[in-house]
Amino acid sequence: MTVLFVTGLLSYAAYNPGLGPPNDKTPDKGLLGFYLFAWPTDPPWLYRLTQGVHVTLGVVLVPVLLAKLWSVIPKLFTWPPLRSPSHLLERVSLLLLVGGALFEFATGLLNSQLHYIFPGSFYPLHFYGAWIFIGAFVVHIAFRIPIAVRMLRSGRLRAELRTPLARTEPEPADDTGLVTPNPAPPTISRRGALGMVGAGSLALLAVTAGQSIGGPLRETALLAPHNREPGTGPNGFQINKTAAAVGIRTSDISSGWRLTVRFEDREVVLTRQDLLDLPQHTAALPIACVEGWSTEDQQWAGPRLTTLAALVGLRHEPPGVFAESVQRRGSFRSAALRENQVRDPRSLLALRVNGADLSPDHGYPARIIVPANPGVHNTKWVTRLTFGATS
Ligand SMILES: Nc1nc2c(c(=O)[nH]1)N[C@H]1C(S)=C(S)[C@@H](COP(=O)(O)O)O[C@H]1N2
Ligand SMILES: [Mo]
Repeated sequence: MTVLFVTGLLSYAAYNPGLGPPNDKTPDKGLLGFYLFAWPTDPPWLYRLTQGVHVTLGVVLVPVLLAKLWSVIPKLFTWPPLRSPSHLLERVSLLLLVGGALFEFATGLLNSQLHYIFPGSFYPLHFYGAWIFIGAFVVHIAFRIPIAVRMLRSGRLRAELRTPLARTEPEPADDTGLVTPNPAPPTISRRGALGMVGAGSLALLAVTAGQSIGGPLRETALLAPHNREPGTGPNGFQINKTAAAVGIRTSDISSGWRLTVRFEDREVVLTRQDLLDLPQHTAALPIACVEGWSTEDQQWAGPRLTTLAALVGLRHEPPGVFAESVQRRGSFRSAALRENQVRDPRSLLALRVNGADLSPDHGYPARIIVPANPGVHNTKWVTRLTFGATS
């Protein structure tokens, strides 16, 4: 749970929320954003790793969460429900703990399965929920650490792992409210229950991890919502949204397409051929989506963002850039990049990938590709770059 929390905070940092809308979908992050930092471009697989771990671990922990909640169900029926002010405090913290955990898992799973059904945006809900959960989690641990330590020291865990069903005894009654006063005969040993949870987690790992690990394992990602078989050829790798899905018309991206590069009152307009005539660079970089899937490195080629900055007079240490696409509807149409991202020599306005022109679905005529950038900020079908702007 702690790793989920930390990788989640990292993912938020990777979104460059400091650049404001449209990057930041979480207004009023206030104090909760205290830890934010400039997301680096090295190593280029950083977001692939942190977000792959975040989503995979979230899926893998589902059986653990359910088993944990199941094991404390008797608590729901404690009577009287409130015994003292400190009991009240503890129960409120439990409500936030259980509610927070269920909410985070539900919203996270829905998002990674592409069901964006929330009232409002996923990002603020998942971000605020994480803080509520972790607060309650810390309080809970503070209350429970003595019991946990006592249990682990008692050697009971090892004894239980050696106890088969025939010798499994119900828990003796106690005053914590965790034990039923009227137990039925056991139907599974404790090690059996533990093994069932472990096997469930391993099974989920086996059908999830392939979407982020890639290679031949990609086909094992049965739970991945899309793109297990992304086709063949230079453009045969995962697509988030196809050109058709977001309403890109052929006329938007054919010979009439132009790229406008701006800085303050300087502006140049380029055709795709003009871009091809600039010095071309190649960078091997992955796409890593917030939904957990990622691609292996692809060979992207095109002019550097620094080369485009130089066209509008920014020859040294260019600022960040705001990239806009030709897309008219739907989300992810534009994104702002930080100066450390613009200045990385591997940050390109890619025109080609793996030796071929970009396909329309991968962002033809031109797309942003930046090392360690969350996929969503690698804007496709780019038509305007405004240096020194964030919106
Ligand atoms: N204009 C535009 N750019 C976009 C998107 C989009 O919907 N519209 N999707 C983004 C997301 S969420 C991801 S993960 C990457 C995926 O790139 P790919 O489809 O080429 O793999 O593109 C990004 N660029
Ligand atoms: Mo994405």
